[in-house]
Amino acid sequence: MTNEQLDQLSINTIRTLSIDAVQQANSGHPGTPMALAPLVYTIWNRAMNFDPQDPIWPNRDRFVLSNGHASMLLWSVLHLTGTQAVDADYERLGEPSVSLDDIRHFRQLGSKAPGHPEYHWVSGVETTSGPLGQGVATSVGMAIAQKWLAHRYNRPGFEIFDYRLYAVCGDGCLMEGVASEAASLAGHLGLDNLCWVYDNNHITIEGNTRITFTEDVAARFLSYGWNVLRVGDANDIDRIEHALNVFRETTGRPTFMILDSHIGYGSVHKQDTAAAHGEPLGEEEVRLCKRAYNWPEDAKFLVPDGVREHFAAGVGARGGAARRRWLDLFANYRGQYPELASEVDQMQRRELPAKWDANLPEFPADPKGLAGRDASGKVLNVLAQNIPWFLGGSADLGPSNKTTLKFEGAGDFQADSPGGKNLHFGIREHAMAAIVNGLALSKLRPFGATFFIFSDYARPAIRLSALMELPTLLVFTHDAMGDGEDGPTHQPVEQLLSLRAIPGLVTLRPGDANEVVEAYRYVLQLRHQPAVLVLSRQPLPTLDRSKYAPASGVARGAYVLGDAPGGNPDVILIATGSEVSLAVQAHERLLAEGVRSRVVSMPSWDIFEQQPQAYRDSVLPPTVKARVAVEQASVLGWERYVGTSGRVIGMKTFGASAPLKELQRKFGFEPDLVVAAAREQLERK
Ligand SMILES: Cc1ncc(C[n+]2csc(CCOP(=O)(O)OP(=O)(O)O)c2C)c(N)n1
Ligand SMILES: [Mg+2]
Repeated sequence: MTNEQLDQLSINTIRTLSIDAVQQANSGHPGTPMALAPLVYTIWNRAMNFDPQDPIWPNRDRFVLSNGHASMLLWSVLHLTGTQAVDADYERLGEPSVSLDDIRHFRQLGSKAPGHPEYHWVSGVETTSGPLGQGVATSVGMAIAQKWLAHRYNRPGFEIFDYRLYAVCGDGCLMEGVASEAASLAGHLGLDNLCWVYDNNHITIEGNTRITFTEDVAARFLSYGWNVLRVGDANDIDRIEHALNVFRETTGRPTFMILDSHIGYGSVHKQDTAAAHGEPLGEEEVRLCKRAYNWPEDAKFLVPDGVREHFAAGVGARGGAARRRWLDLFANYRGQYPELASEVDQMQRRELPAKWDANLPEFPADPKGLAGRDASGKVLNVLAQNIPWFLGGSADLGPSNKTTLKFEGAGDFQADSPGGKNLHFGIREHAMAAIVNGLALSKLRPFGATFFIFSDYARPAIRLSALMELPTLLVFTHDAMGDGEDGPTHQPVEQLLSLRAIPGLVTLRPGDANEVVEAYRYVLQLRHQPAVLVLSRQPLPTLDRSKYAPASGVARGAYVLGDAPGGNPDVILIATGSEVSLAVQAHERLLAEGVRSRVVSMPSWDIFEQQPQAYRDSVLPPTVKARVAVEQASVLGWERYVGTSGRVIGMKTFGASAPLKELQRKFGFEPDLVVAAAREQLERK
């Protein structure tokens, strides 16, 4: 067979595997894999430096399928390239990432060919995608990471990091706001290592895009500062390859390739219609398609002889050689730059450098105290000096979030200063969170920041960081009603509960400056879990730790801060964040009045839930039913800690615009009321 014939055979294998898998599952999206098989084939077999033998090699090119519903493209190509599986400890398992059997069980429980690409479940998937727009936005984070890594680690003659990012997206991705936010930033930063390919098929679920999406996409990307290329025929792999070459030669701008395609290409009755998008073609139509592809009509899940070999000769040989060259290069690099090399090693395994927590501040007792955000600012500045690859920034609220890294050499990340550690996301919270995911996928330790209320704008990407088990960090300040006069638009109520509901996400609301330090200490040691810090705007008293328990209790999620003499409390006060000092005040008053009170600081439900039952019972003894929880947030959910007869002092409405003191009075966050609630609880007994 000629090479041209092998190209075509490989492309049609991707198509028919996709068709057969969807038909077998009786669910899925056949049309886009049929259309984009030539594109994905060309990117993988002709352009990407990716070694199927080691899908986590640090300098590999990355492929992101942002239109994740077309996942069969990825499962086909991972299978046909023989990409190997890797486990969570980054060990190679000596088995394929996606077997033909997985493809036969597409979308079935346990299959490595699930409905959408899932990072951490299938090796070779660079990011989870499916929520449209997330993949491309995440790819911007990966591109920023490459620039940063290159700046820090490359040395003359040692291009340790020179990889590129290829992301494929559809109409849906480009209609989503998050993609616009990310594209705008990518253009501003001139990320010339990034190529998005737009599947311009004019079709979404409800029909032709003439009903929804008639803007000039090319003009839009030109105005963002991207290099815009056009390939008018999605089946012309030479044109596609040429455009990819243009991308690789383009400097100073990201590349946007508009690819005109036909959804359901080859289907007599469904090509160019929404019917090809999200349902099986049907047995009869499958036959017609196979006939159109010159494929044996009765064959199912057929991988013809020569196809695997053709991928091995393409991406396999090129990627393998690139990785071997890199390994040699890195061995020499290690000789000349041992410290930098060991940083790269540690980073790859998500380890922290020695002394990463040296010089973390310890705050003396102070009744006036410090705002959570101020304590956080000090900690961030220490951590970012101790951990070279710890970096981040805010969505235009740095001065307010106190997240600016101010030490000498911290610098700003910009096109002409890609080593800067201060990222400026602009007012783009959703893209920020997706970019933070992309940075973490690239093994950096990133943080993002904004006001807590705007966590809602970032939530879809935070959810994905939890699903992907990424150690991202979001610093949310202005945690409750502390910015009083800004009013209810800026006062979070339901956000804490909603973040606590995300599986695997660690939500921490520290109660004083030393709890902030301990919260960071805990979070930085997470390797596979994202975390959110919820910090106050206003000063909170720094507790006297010679009198109250040490702040290291934060690492257990909740701990007894102060207790009745000799223990055995009759009533328990539980609080988080800014309400801890309020609860402590009430606790002192109760003690003085002879009431056996205990006060518990509970910065994190999630961490507390992971503790052994015996510990949890020691903090909240089941026999003590008189309980009061205090939190300036939705009361919903606190019954799990105070019981159905306990009392929750929290929010049942939105806040209001007024000075904080007045709001505290209006909404009942005052020591008297906490004391009264405790007494009421004791009387109920
Ligand atoms: C955020 C989000 N909203 C809605 C969906 C549901 N959805 C999946 S695919 C799709 C249509 C996408 O159209 P397009 O990107 O043009 O894909 P094509 O049909 O061309 O492959 C929609 C609405 C989703 N996956 N993510
Ligand atoms: Mg479309």
